[in-house]
Amino acid sequence: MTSNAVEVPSLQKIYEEYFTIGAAVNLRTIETQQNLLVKSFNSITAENDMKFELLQPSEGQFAFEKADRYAAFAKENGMKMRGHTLVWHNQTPDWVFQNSAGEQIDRDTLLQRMKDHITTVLQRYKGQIYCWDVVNEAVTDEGPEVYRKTNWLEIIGEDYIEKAFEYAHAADPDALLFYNDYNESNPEKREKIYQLVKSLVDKGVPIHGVGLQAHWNLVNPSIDEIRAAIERYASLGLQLQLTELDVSVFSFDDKRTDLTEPTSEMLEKQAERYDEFFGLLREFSEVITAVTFWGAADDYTWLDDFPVRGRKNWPFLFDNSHKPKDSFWKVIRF
Ligand code: HAH
Repeated sequence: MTSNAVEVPSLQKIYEEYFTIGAAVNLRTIETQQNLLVKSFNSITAENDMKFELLQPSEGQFAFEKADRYAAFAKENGMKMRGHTLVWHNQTPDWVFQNSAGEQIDRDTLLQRMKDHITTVLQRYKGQIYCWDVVNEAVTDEGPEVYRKTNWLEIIGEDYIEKAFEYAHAADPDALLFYNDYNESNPEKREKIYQLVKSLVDKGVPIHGVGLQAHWNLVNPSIDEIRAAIERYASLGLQLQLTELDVSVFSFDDKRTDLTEPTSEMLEKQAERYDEFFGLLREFSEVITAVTFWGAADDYTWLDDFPVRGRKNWPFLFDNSHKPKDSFWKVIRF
């Protein structure tokens, strides 16, 4: 260490007594961010490589090579691993819903395909992946309808969700099974998610947790909305995890593309937000079992392209060179 260097504490060690600290990774970042990941995080999630289209691109042809590398990385480094995700409307290939003539298949055929996929995947990673996002984003963002219109819903009906949990539980009875969604702190959507999960709990469906994706920004959601969401979901008696945390420096309708680095106002506001978030998360550490960021450091984030193409974002605690930002110091000094 050079004389003026300050030792950077390990985020996951500081939070050891509170909850697990995770990061989403890809095959590039497990190399380029390796030191940071191993030091500061004690869990990983594959950002993309365990989604349906990547694990089973065509019927019965499973492609486990990439997924296996994350499992090996986690094991070598003594990290936990979350699985993301089994049943989702996105990144699921068309063949799943069609026969060889391209026509829509019937309920029983789709249930069988769902079961085969879930069973094969969960059995392979049994004992390695402790927790799965079984169903992702099944609830509508707006309007009175609870269930998002998807092929799963259209072909199977509303019980596709409970079937997914039942198949997952049968395949790996030790895995913790989560329902995961975004805009989870929006009061209107929160109530729909709550009702959906409550109906599962009331029916005795094997579900153990609610995943709050937590794609937040400098303004939204408000800390009061987040608190209300945590309290509401916690009242179901399930555990909670933040599964995809990032704090965009742009509001949702901010489309500016001129910045090559975050402004000092943005970084200051971001540090205030992280400070408030982690204060709240520590307050609820009895029900919150993990906080996973959807990346690790600002050199790579899915938000570099979404929702504005080609625009860079800086949503994490560590900067482009993996150095701690003010946000980091706020999160660890309490
Ligand atoms: C998440 N969706 C997904 O769960 C994750 O798998 C993906 O890598 C990134 C974000 C959030 C989302 C969306 O799918 C559509 C609109 C807004 C947000």
